[in-house]
Amino acid sequence: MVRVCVSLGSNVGNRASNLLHAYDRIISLAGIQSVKLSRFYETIPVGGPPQPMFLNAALSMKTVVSSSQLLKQFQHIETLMGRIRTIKWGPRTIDIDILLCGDEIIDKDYLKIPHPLMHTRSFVLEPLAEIEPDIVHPLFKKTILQLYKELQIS
Ligand code: PH2
Ligand code: MG
Ligand code: MG
Repeated sequence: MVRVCVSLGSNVGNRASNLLHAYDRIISLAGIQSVKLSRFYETIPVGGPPQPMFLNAALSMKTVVSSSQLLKQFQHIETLMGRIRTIKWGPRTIDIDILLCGDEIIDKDYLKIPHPLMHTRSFVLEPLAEIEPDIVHPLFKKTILQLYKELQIS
């Protein structure tokens, strides 16, 4: 059983209900326990074309489900929720990104864990620091709270 951390984002449609809907679907998956959800943060879009403000949240859960299985299930939820993949970093009804999976380090074309940009994004670190400040990033060997504080002063 490992603790998996996930980032949720939405900037199309009813953003709060999109985040809640994704949360409901994720916690309904088999083999998911002890879930924590952050509050919702309104954030300025980073990268991509000019686009509406995001609502972001972080989620953590304990699970025995493998990271590649989780990836498939999360992509299925994104598709069910009407996510259309067009431009990179463009507007989306829902984005579900795996950030951390225990101490696992994965570097495949279709899945990179830890999420390679997580330490650079306050829209990821701020919600995650709210629910999991003490989890240690397996590459940087720093806690989420440390990474968030370092990003704030950089
Ligand atoms: N997601 C991106 C690109 N830019 N900006 C914000 N504020 N929030 C996001 O979730 C986000 C982004 C690519 O996934
Ligand atoms: Mg993303
Ligand atoms: Mg994504």
